[in-house]
Amino acid sequence: MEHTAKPAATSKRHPWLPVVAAIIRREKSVLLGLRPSGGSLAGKWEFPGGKIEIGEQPEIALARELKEELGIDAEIGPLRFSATHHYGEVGVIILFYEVNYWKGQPSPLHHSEVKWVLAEEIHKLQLPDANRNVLDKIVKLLK
Ligand code: DGT
Repeated sequence: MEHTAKPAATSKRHPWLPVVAAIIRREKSVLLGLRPSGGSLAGKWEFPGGKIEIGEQPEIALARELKEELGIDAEIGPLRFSATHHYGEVGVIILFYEVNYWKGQPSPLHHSEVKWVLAEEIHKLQLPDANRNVLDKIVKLLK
């Protein structure tokens, strides 16, 4: 018997965006950025990072994003957590890397504001839904 592809199933697949995000630690605090008004997820506090470009290694993508968004030269540490989430039709897979070493002062080149947030204060802020499942683990890591 001949096997044929199923175009109907393929056409139902949603696009997935690979995203990298940084857990930038300073003692028991982590650096969060406020997403600017006008864009998607405006007013939410996020872990700095962004989309991986085609053909880019995740760590290289994160170092590039941290330079663009915060103006720092970061040494990307270990991959700690990953999370998946759907925003409507689009899925995101986020890889969270730890960053313990960087050069420069983090500045809000992209965000409306950046700030150091204590582990116990994180839950008081509004973060993207995509972070919900890993937030407790991140808080534990900081304590
Ligand atoms: P967009 O979403 O089309 O407005 O594009 P950008 O450039 O504002 O988004 P970008 O490059 O930051 O991509 C990250 C995507 O992942 C974006 O759709 C928001 C989502 N996301 C969810 N949680 C987080 C997080 O903690 N950090 C970052 N960087 N992105 C997150």
